[in-house]
Amino acid sequence: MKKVVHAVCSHDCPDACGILVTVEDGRATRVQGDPAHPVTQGFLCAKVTKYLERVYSPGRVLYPMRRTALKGEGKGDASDFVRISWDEALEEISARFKNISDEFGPEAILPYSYAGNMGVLSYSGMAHRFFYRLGASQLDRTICAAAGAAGLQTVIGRSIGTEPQQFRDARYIIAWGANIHATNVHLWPFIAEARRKGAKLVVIDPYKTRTAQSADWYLPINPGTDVALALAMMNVIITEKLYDAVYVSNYTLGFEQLKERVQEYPPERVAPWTGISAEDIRKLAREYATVRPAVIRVNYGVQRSQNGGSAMRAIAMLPCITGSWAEVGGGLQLSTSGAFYLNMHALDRPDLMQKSPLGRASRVVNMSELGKALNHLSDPPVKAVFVYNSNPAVVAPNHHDVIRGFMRRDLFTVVHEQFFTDTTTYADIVLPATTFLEHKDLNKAYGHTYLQISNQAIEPLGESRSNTDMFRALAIRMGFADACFQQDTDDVIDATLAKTENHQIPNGWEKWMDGITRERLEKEGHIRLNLGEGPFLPFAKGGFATASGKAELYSKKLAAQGLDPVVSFVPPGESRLSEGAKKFPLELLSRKADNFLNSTFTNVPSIQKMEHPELLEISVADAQPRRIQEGDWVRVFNHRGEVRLRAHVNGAVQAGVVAARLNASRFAPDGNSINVLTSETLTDIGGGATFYSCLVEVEPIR
Ligand SMILES: Nc1nc2c(c(=O)[nH]1)N[C@H]1C(S)=C(S)[C@@H](COP(=O)(O)OP(=O)(O)OC[C@H]3O[C@@H](n4cnc5c(=O)[nH]c(N)nc54)[C@H](O)[C@@H]3O)O[C@H]1N2
Ligand SMILES: Nc1nc2c(c(=O)[nH]1)N[C@H]1C(S)=C(S)[C@@H](COP(=O)(O)OP(=O)(O)OC[C@H]3O[C@@H](n4cnc5c(=O)[nH]c(N)nc54)[C@H](O)[C@@H]3O)O[C@H]1N2
Ligand code: SF4
Ligand SMILES: [Mo]
Repeated sequence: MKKVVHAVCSHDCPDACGILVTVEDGRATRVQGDPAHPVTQGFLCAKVTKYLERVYSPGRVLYPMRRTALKGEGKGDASDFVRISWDEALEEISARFKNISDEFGPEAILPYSYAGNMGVLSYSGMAHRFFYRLGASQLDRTICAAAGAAGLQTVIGRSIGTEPQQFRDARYIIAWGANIHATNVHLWPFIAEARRKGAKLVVIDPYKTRTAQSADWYLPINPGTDVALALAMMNVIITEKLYDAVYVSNYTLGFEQLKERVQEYPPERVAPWTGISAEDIRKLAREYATVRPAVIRVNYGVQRSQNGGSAMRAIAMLPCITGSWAEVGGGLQLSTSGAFYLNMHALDRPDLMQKSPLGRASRVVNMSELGKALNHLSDPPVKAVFVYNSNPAVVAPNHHDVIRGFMRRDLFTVVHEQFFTDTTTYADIVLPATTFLEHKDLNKAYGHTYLQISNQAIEPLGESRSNTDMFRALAIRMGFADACFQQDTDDVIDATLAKTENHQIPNGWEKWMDGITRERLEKEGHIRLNLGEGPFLPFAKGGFATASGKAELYSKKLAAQGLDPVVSFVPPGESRLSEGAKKFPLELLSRKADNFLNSTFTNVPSIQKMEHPELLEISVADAQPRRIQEGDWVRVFNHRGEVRLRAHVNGAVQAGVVAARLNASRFAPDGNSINVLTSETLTDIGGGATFYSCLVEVEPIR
């Protein structure tokens, strides 16, 4: 029997592609892009085109397993474990959790998850209900986007922005810290269409990406200096009166304070920090303000610096002073995720939260400080970690501390996974997880405004279970009697789509969900949010989601936190503008690989062949004095550790910057994650991770 099932790619990617899965006699035989999806338009990235190789990989975890090898030792695959039944696994986990709760309080249990699966139910839902009800430590999920989201929201109030379809109407497009060809490839056709009509594409990125190579104008910027660039642009725009005075006076707050502030940032002062000449800064500012409509695609690259929240805040001010929010093909997109007004209360049930025995709401642990949490928390110490949707033994900063924590013999670690990963290497129990072909889910997107249903295409492989099914079973085993732990997937979807009564939605935006039901989604696959006929211009007439309803160029909220209420450039504490550069003079960008997705896909042989994660990209200017030649093995080090990579002198980075790719530790030449080198320092706003504020030195290995 042959059928075609509508699914949605659930990987951590703004595009959330609509997918058609062909299933023959119960086996998926083909995945292809859904041609009916207006944004993802029937094509898939190189990674997911080969998805069946991942789904049917011999490396899948298929059964619950208990460790027999010593933690951190063994082969890193099934041979380190014995197969157990689900019943035994759930019994062991619930017994350990109960014992730990009794002895140390439930806060000694820490969930650790991120966006391995972005399906709405797989990301939170049953898992969040479970950990609230348990009274476990709560995880602040900040490893990716926290600084950018916080920075953006200080200005416009919510993570909404220009729809990708509108990029075709732009005449000036800035890709600002946005690696579009790799991380957001479905935006590209709209940019290409705009360029065919004469639009100009400008790329601002310290790394010469493929997007930069194909741009009309590439501006290599020094890492962590975007705040200064945006301030200098606003200096020019305001001084030369290129801003929209009517929009500014009607819809912004704090323009006078901003005007005064930008006086401190003339292009001549900013040029040496950014590495972009004063002349180019002026030209960029003038073009951006006068070639209309102008749109900014800013991505999370700019906010992985210590001043990342300020960077996003400063960039977000640009369309607010030029008034480009009012134009079709204008505005800015960081994320569209805030447009999906789902009923998060019904989905996650924060009301189930148990007070800790210490009488407080459960403590919150920042996921970007996992090393600290595992090694240094004492009130109570972390005694158990439950990992799902994430691979912290690769992706978390300050890797050596993270591993030191996972190696603790008294730590009980459960990992729910599709594969044996660097994190399962430290697991006491491994549980098998389904891929998005094997369960049903509801999917939003952070790069477009279509809500979708992902249907189950095939039966779960082996004894794998979805996150929802697994946490439901564990909750029941723990004896949690709340009715929400009886809900099946359709019940949870219905609850999530039900009108929300638990929080106030500004501007009547609750109507964006009007008329969207599970039945319709099942029939149609994808539905555009009910954003009205024609182009979506949320801020054409102000109506920002801030407290004042205006774009806040001056933020009382920041002032109340003791932070700068306008915005100013503070160089990252770890950068070439800091003291530390005397000892470690190079800035390392440990970037995402174009053909992996963080550490996901690193184990797929045909995708491995497409990548070169063993490389350290370095400029001639930095290679020569160190006597480093193309292909040499080098030691990349700082006070946190060292990794060994192979030098590639290729012109992708400017002098002073080196770049490496995120890769699974197990496939790295020396078995180390690049995150050996990165720090747990948090961003200025939002408590985000600072992967791109990282100083190193490099020397050849002879
Ligand atoms: N193929 C692929 N796609 C992905 C991912 C992946 O790993 N691979 N990861 C997914 C995830 S989790 C996310 S969050 C998104 C992220 O998507 P992006 O934000 O596009 O990804 P990044 O590589 O973090 O950053 C984008 C660019 O910012 C640049 N950059 C670094 N520092 C600075 C700086 O200080 N200023 C400026 N202007 N630019 C800077 C980097 O060189 C990079 O080219 O992509 C998602 N999509
Ligand atoms: N140096 C450096 N470090 C970084 C970054 C960087 O650019 N440079 N990027 C950071 C960013 S932006 C992010 S978002 C994080 C990403 O960090 P993670 O979210 O940990 O990303 P992945 O490495 O893709 O790991 C996701 C894991 O989830 C598993 N998974 C997938 N679907 C499911 C499911 O349905 N159920 C369960 N239980 N598991 C599932 C996958 O098999 C995979 O092993 O990394 C951060 N770390
Ligand atoms: S990873 Fe992104 S581009 Fe690739 S299929 Fe998934 S959503 Fe589409
Ligand atoms: Mo991310």
